[in-house]
Amino acid sequence: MKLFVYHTPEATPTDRLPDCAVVIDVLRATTTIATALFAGAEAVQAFSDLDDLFAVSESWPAEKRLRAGERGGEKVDGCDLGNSPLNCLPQVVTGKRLFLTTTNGTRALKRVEASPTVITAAQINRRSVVEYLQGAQPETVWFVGSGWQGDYSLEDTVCAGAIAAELWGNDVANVGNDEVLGAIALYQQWQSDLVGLLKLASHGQRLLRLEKEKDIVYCAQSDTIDVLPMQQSPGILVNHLKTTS
Ligand code: 3SL
Repeated sequence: MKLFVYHTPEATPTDRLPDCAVVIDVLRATTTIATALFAGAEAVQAFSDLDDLFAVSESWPAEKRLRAGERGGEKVDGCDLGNSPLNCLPQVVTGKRLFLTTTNGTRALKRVEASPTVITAAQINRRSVVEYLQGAQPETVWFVGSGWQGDYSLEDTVCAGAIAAELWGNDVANVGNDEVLGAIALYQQWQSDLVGLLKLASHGQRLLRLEKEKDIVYCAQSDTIDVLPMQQSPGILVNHLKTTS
């Protein structure tokens, strides 16, 4: 298994695809996806375009859908939810499909959606991702950070490093590009203070200005839920651990 880290969708190659793409948006899209599926959502359907989300979700029974939309960190008018994982409680999401659009995370998913396997990772479901990759042993794995509008985001790279550190340390993976070593070094420096790192990061600062400190603290937790969001068909993610149990 060879690991590659790409900090942003823009930095991700366009002339080939990996055997497995791991999309990461710790603040907050992939944390929200993991939380919603763990809490019992039927699926999360991701859209980069808001109009597409409204058009497609319209044909879904109203009592079985939730529209979640975020732009610039804030909830989009007309949606049921924004992009806070804290709102994805079992009593809210169980049995429902979450139609989700966010500024960067859903765009990153779109970028690699043609890969044979697409999963999403966040700090909270890091262990499930490590265990899946160790078992499945895909030949090439790309960790794709969502960043912020084309710029690098520390929190996505540190999560890639947290996964890569364990796979590389267990001797089950090789390093495919220098970014992997950079991500591992970042994780090793900050692993005991991920809340501190997320608050220092530019998107963490943006969320603090929007008074979303509780979201940051939640997103910084490691290995708290056992869930593996996996693409079932383009843009539609389900909990792979549920489909295989
Ligand atoms: O950019 C994204 O995809 C979002 O996760 C950003 S936010 O955390 O909802 O502001």
